[in-house]
Amino acid sequence: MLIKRRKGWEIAESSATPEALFFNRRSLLRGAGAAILAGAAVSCGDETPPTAAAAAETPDPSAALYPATRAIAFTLDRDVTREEIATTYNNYYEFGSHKRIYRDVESLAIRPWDIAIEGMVEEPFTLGIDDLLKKVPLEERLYRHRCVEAWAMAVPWSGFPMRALVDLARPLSGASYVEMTTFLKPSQASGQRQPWYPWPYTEGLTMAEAANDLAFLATGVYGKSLPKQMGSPLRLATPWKYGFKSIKGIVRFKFTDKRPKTFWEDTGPTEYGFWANVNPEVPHPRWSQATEELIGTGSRVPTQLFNGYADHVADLYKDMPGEKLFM
Ligand SMILES: Nc1nc2c(c(=O)[nH]1)N[C@H]1C(S)=C(S)[C@@H](COP(=O)(O)O)O[C@H]1N2
Ligand SMILES: [Mo]
Repeated sequence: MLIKRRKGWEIAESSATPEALFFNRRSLLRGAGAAILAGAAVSCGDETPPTAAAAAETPDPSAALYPATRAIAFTLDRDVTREEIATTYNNYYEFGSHKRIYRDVESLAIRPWDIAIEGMVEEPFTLGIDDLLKKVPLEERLYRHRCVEAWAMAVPWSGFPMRALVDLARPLSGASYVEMTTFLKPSQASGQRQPWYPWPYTEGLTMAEAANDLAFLATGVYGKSLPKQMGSPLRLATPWKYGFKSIKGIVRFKFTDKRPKTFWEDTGPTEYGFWANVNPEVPHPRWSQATEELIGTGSRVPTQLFNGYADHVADLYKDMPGEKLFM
């Protein structure tokens, strides 16, 4: 259901301050010790930066895989966001806290790209993204995409069910969570030189969430491989949760029996939690979540519980007293 509202009716722009403006201010308190640590990361853990020209010249070995066949089970009640909007309005703190990320991502090299499978699995292993792509069935799905900042899009992802990755990983029966980690390459990602964030970005799901039909690992969008600003070559899409759960640029899946502490929980524990399920009735401490702006349309619509996916996921959260499921 699409309900058009006049622009002036929306919550004040200033009350929906994005994460960064707030935490950059706080960062002044954290001080120089962290800056020294970040310097150390640059000199030991990082790779040589490619020139922008070299990164641009590398042919994309996965280009021929797209477009993938659309899965009709995942279609939408709203128009797909225009490609030029979805690819030029992004959150990717590794490259800064603004939205024009697409201007700053060329320095990231996305081949070779290894993905490690670790922790409580029968046998840990690493495989390259192009080898992974040979082992999984690609499909296209139209998903709602809702940022905690109260904006939303509708995105045609290409990729594969996260369950397929879990099957490849062969986790032990004691594993109850999967932790995902983004690359750490401060020489290629200017935001990672900002020492007040707990790099690298991490996220986590329960095994039940990871095995849910909706949990999707995206490798493409708009019938092509992912552009760098949207998390190439591998990012998560969990459309019933706020967008910050949808981690980009994944290099590691670690299976564990302990709930991982995520990047945003670490950065702002009073504002961002582990579960982060969408709920119009639970406001963020600094703004309402009752409505969302459809980016690129000028309209605002009511937010839906679980972002409209309650039928698929509500059962996952039954009988969890005391858990902050909606922050
Ligand atoms: N590694 C990493 N993943 C990330 C982020 C980030 O800053 N770094 N931002 C998250 C947030 S807040 C959102 S809303 C979505 C944005 O995805 P999009 O730019 O493709 O719309 O990516 C998420 N994944
Ligand atoms: Mo977000």
